[in-house]
Formats: sequence, structure tokens, C-alpha cells
Amino acid sequence: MNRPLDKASLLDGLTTRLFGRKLFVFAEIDSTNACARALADIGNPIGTVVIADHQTAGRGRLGRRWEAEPRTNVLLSVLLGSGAEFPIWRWTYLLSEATVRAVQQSTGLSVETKWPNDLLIDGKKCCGILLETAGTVDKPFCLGGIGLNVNQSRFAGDLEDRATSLRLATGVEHDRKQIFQALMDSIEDLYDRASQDGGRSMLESWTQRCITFGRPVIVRGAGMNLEGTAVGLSDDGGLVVRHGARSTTVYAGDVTISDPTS
Ligand code: BT5
Repeated sequence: MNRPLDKASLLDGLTTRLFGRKLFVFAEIDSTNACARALADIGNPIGTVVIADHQTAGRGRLGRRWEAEPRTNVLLSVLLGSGAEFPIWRWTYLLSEATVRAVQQSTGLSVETKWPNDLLIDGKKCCGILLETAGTVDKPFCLGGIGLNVNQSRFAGDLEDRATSLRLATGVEHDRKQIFQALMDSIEDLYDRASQDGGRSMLESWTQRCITFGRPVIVRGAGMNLEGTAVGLSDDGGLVVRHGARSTTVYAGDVTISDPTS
């Protein structure tokens, strides 16, 4: 089932106008985000996608690694807008919401989000989103990576208890081409709507499925160790945490929900 990705096949039946139409497919690459950055720097357009069967240096946030079995998952990066359409930070939530919709539509699974960039099934991480900026201060460009565990059936080390895949959640294998196309469709659909309303309706949906809000949390990383209650998103996309009589807005770091069973 896990055949190598094939460009002609991925494009066959793709109905989008922008997203995925310009497609670079690799059997192996260091990181699709690194490649997308180079493609942005030489002027490739919004919607250009880099997808790979295997990454030798897949990256997460804050210098962490993204681990994925070869030829099993969806590992891609997409060139995004310059911030002219809507503020750049909204892209993380747009990609997250688009991935949730594509997974739900393709598998029937129920997917939740956790601030800032995790997708969870039954409390375990099935996907991470990595937003990066490229270009110059005058001409910024944004790109986003999506690592979605599709047919991986085992996770090593401490990921065993914390990670899951669509296959593990449903008991059956899934067609990576179909999921790729569903993902391109939902990104384009949300992008078109966000270009009209600045991303407000997309953010509303994302916020509703986010399990972080209203919960007691511990935020660590980026020089921080904060305990409080996650209240919501700030106007510029940060997580507002209330602690005592004060509120702090957090833009990076890891959130642990400290009442996981309630
Ligand atoms: C993320 O970072 O979740 C963003 C991951 C983005 C990966 C994609 S793959 C395509 C594109 N090209 C790249 O080079 N990257 C993007 P973060 O929130 O920092 O989470 C990283 C942490 O998730 C790791 O430290 C592990 O604990 C865990 N992790 C690693 N691989 C995982 C996997 N396959 N499934 C679930 N969790 C994983």
C-alpha cells in the first residue's frame, strides 16, 4: 500500500486553482521546510508545495526533530502569503484547521487542536504544523510545514505513548494521494474565505475545537515557566494565560494541560 509518492498521480484529479498546482516531489530530502524556503527565496508563488517520502532532518519548533517512517506519512511544506491578505500568524491556525477538516472528511475521525500547533486524536498527537517566515523585512514571505502521521503503525521511544496515526486510530490504511488532495482543497477553501473576512470565521472554528482554552495550563520553554489558566487568543495570535490578577500573552513554548482527565 505504501507506494512511493508519484508526481503525476498526486496531480491527477487535483482540482485546486493555487495550492499544490506547482509541486516538487522528493523520495528523500533533508527538510521540506528548508526546501520551501529556498523556493520562496527564488520567487516561487503562493501555493507551491514540496512533498517528500522521507526527511533526514525533519524539524519541529524550537530546534526539535520531526520523526517519521519513510513512505508512510504526509510530509509537506507549502508557500503561503506575504501577510497582505491577513496577518501572517493566522496561517498556523489556517493550516491546522484545514488539516483537521481534510482528516475528518477523509477518515471520519474526530480531531482536536492544542495550542499552538498540535492536532490530536484521542489525546495523542497525529500532526504538527511548523510556520516559518522567509524573504526580507520589506518583503516577508511565509511558509508552513505539515507533518501528518498517516499509515505509521509504531512509534519509538517516548513517542509510543504520545503519538498516533490515522491508521492506528481507524485500524485501516489510508491513501496518501487522497489525503494530499483533500488537504490542498481545504487549504484553498479556507484561504479564499480568509481573503474575504481576514480569517475571522476560520479562527472561530479553530478556537472552538482547541482543547487548551478554559483549562489550567503550565507553559514551558522560550525562557518561561508559567502556571495559570489559558483564557483565549490575543489579537495577535498569542495565548493569553491568566495567573492571579495578571495576564501574560505567550507566543512560543509548550503547553501542558494540568487537568488532563477533567
Ligand atoms: C511540530 O513541532 O509539531 C511541527 C512539526 C512539523 C513537521 C513538518 S514535516 C514537513 C515539514 N518539514 C519539516 O522539516 N517540518 C515540517 P513541535 O511542536 O516542536 O513538536 C515536535 C515534537 O513532537 C518532538 O520533539 C517530538 O516530541 C514530537 N514528535 C516528533 N515526531 C513526531 C511524530 N511523527 N508524531 C507525533 N509527535 C512527534
